[in-house]
Amino acid sequence: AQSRIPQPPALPFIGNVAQLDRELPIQGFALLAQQYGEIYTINILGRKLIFLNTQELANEVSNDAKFRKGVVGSLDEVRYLSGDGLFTAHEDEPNWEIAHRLLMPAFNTLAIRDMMEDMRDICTQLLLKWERFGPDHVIDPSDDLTRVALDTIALCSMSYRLNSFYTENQPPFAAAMTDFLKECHIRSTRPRLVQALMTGTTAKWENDAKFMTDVATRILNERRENAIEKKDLLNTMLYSKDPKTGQGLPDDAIVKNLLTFLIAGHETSSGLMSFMTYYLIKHPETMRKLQTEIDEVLGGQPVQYQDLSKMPYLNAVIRETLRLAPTAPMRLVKPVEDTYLANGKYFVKAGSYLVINTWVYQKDPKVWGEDAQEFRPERMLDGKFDALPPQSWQPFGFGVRGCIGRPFAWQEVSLVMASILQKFELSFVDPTYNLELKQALTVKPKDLYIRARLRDQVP
Ligand code: MNH
Repeated sequence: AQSRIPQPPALPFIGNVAQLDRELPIQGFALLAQQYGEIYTINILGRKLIFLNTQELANEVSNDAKFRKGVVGSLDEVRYLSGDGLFTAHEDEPNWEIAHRLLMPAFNTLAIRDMMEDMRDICTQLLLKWERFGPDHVIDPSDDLTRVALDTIALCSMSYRLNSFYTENQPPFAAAMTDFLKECHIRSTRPRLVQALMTGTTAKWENDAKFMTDVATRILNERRENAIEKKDLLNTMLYSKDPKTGQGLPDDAIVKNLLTFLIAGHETSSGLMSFMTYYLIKHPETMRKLQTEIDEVLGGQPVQYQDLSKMPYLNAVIRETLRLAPTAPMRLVKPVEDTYLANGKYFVKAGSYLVINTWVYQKDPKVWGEDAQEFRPERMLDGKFDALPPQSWQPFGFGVRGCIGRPFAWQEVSLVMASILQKFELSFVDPTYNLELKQALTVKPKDLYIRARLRDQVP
């Protein structure tokens, strides 16, 4: 039988926005899911959003033939910088297809393997920093892991050194990126009228975008004048042709995609490493188990590419972290045609906005059981992981618009986390710390501070 999609009571003009936690929308959305169940609709600033909160519904709309990615809200704001680059392209923009076909080979596991040494270069800077500051130094892991992620993607994509470890504050490019993305998030929650009055804020946001575009354009032009022999992503984009049309990417599309990799490829990875740090310190038994695996495989040597396939527990820990704390907490799709969800139960119009709430639905008790909210990497070991109901775990999105950087992120995070845990014993500065969240375009732990002591150092 057909049901109405429940809607919490709305206020005139502003819809449900008053009910939402503006600092931490995922929290508000999770509470509404507890109250209303598998599906509800809310109205935010005149836009009607339908939230899907279970594995069954997420699986149903993970179907490229019937549902297409929607670029709405903060993602639409990011478009000001990255335009029709891969991440923010609308479904029908021709440069998406060309860039997709041209870049897929550059992001596959084999190609990423060649980036191992660049990744190690940046990882070593973090290890040296923590070692030299010593066991009493208070570390903000999100801060240093963001340095790692941003410097790594800049080096691997365009052989550009941001050198974030050599400055006290963020270097100008990193600061522009952080400020820009934060403002994109806030802009998407501001009423239009308020936005129109904030000319200073808007000017800064525009200047940050222009600054980053200028840097990427300069790097592109310099590369054209001085070719280098290296398989970075910039060279791939400069010299490969789309196998289908024989076309190359126009310069402005190359710039937009360079910026895309920096946007999509740093906060998500650094957030994942920060959450993983939290969960491991919080669960000493898991930490011991993982360090034992790492010690056995590495035998005191630096991580090599071939070691990564020999650490199943490391994979399980990364998977479980991404289940409980998917750093890209939701995604949005639109039905191509009018359709019904849940065997005819809910009617949704073509083009309506369906939010797949990854943060909520990856904790669906129907899939994970009563301990769905708990951190238990054992359930993510290969055999069990492969036997899960379809799309139970989807931190990298789905289908043609799924994450192109997944093998890159996996290799980077495995290398960095295994290297850290091989070398250091980590602890909370505040032993009673419990996870709190902060949200911008992605989600990260809030007020998490740790110490890192060399493992062979006597306490
Ligand atoms: Mn990534 C798309 C999550 C790392 C580049 N990424 C997506 C999507 C999710 C996602 C979810 C789909 C978004 C949507 O449907 O609207 N990405 C992640 C996570 C990590 C990550 C959780 C790390 C952990 N991503 C990376 C890295 C890069 C990258 C690293 C680049 C080097 N991601 C992309 C690009 C897209 C994307 C590009 C857009 C792909 C497309 O639409 O064609």
